[in-house]
Amino acid sequence: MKTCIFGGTFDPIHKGHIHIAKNALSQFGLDKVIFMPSGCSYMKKDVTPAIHRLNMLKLALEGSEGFEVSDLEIKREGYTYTKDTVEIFKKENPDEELYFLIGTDTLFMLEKWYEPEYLFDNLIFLVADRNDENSDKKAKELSERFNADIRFMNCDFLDISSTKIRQDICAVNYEEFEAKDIDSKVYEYIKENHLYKALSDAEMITILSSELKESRLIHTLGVIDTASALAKAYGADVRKCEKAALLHDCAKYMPKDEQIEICERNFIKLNDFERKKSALLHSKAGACLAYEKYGITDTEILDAIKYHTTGKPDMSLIEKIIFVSDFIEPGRTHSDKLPMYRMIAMADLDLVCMNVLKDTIDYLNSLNEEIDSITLETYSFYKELISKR
Ligand code: DGI
Ligand code: FE
Ligand code: FE
Repeated sequence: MKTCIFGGTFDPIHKGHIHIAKNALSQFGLDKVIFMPSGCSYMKKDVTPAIHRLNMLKLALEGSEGFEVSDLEIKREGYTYTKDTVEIFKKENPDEELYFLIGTDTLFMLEKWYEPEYLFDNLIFLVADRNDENSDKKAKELSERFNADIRFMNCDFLDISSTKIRQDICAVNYEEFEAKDIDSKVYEYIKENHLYKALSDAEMITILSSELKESRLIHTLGVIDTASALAKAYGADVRKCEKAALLHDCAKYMPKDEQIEICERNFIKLNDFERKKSALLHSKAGACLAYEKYGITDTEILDAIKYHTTGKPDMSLIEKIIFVSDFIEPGRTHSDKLPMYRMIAMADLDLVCMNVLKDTIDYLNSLNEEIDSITLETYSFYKELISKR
């Protein structure tokens, strides 16, 4: 079997990618080309969430003979080296002749890749663009130095770029964009998932309104008001606090298995207790949903959502504001001490954190509920902080 790996961000997959993959398939008599979208580390800012890039690839390639999609790299956390990918692939498919498809620009960077000797020993490189004088020279040089097998493809160059597609989509309304360089199913997906264009507050609220119950929306509005007031009192970024407040419970009604799934694919570690308890799961799943669905990439906002239920030792200002606002917003009635907490909150954020944690722990104890270790650690942290003053 002759298999070719085609790595890239595919953000989004376009007709140029398909064109060169088709050419590789026919010119080199390959059995298949495997499109391998690159992974991204924790909620990376400059790349669309992996799940969307993967879904777009699946849509663009479904039904095409000889093309497959692999989630090998996006399933691994952090930056993935091609060497690791190749190693895993070789172990699973020891008898296959392995090719790797690149563009000319990549040819000039190959020797800078991690362990180039391993790559040249194990891969036949297919270069997608014309072999002009420079690239020809480079290929010869690599062949001499590494005994590399580099072959040029004979295919015309389509001037299509993912970067340009993203910019063009961003610049107009979705309806106005002429999707000639991407598959129509991919463009439908982009529209449906609101990719490459920031959601306005109004659009976020519209989505949220369809996903939360009315009582939860009213609670959310209360958290926004409280967080906004606290942000002003403590000099925090009001916009960020409001956005975190708006989305803090966005995953509240997601089915539990989906909450676990979204956390896992975003490499958020869950302990056994969190897997069982929706009350604890929704804050972590919420951070992931805010990233994947609402397009939030600001880690300060995402972390505030992630820790809003349990808190965590030594919270950032935004984290404290969201944690406290969730507990004291005007719609809450669960404790007689709330009026007092609301007063303290405007003067001493650490003190009110300690009180909120104590209250939560007492409440859970009264129900004989198990308490997550991070809740206890957070309480100890703020108790100690206050006692040391
Ligand atoms: O989502 P909300 O209802 O607005 O509020 P929240 O995200 O603070 O969730 C509150 C629930 O979470 C409340 O019922 C108490 C529960 N909780 C917080 N820390 C722990 C906990 N439940 C358990 N079992 N263990 C904890 O450590
Ligand atoms: Fe919550
Ligand atoms: Fe809440």
